[in-house]
Amino acid sequence: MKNTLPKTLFAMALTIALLAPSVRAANTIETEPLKLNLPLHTLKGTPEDLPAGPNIEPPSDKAPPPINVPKGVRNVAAGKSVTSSVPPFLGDLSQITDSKKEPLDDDATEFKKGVQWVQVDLGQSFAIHAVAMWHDHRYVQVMRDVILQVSDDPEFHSGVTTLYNNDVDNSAGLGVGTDREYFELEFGRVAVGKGVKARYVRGYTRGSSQSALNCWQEIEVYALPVK
Ligand SMILES: [Ca+2]
Ligand SMILES: [Ca+2]
Repeated sequence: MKNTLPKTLFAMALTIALLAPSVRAANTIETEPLKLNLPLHTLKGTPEDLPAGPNIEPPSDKAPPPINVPKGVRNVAAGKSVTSSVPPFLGDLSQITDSKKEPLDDDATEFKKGVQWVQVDLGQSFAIHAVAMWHDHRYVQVMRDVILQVSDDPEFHSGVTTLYNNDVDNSAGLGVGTDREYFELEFGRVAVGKGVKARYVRGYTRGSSQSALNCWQEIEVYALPVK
């Protein structure tokens, strides 16, 4: 008789354990690794005087591990309209969402120095799960003050969510970032969105380790329709 209670508890625990997977499956969105269409490898050789420091990821020939995103996300930025803090002096804003990002001069849009931004209008709010950005991987260089924000406000005055910020000394004036600097390579950089709902995506930079000028090649926004 003294074993009855533990046996009953064991039976209950077993029942819960057997039921749990089906309960979990009903509440979980199916995910898969984000698959990017990567451009060719950066053609120019690696310079000898690479910047270094605790806040800079060393360059790697291997792609970083992909993030997981819900099945069915697609690049909703492709072909969408782009605005910017200043007009480009080389290239066209439409090239930032034209799906081309090879390490070629023809695939780069350049802006004057200072803190500058480009902004994609997705046309409507989406549940954003990842934003991939390529600034300028014609050269192995570190972009400064890489800040990526999303909002439903085209002026970015309210409802702003920051998805990436590596401005650790707040030189861009948008707040201290905790992300790391990285070398521009064919892998670009992926910011995690976690389903944040927004219509506008804005990316800031302030020159690079190689140039005071700003440059963009592509922004891809992997998202689902808002339910
Ligand atoms: Ca492009
Ligand atoms: Ca900075």
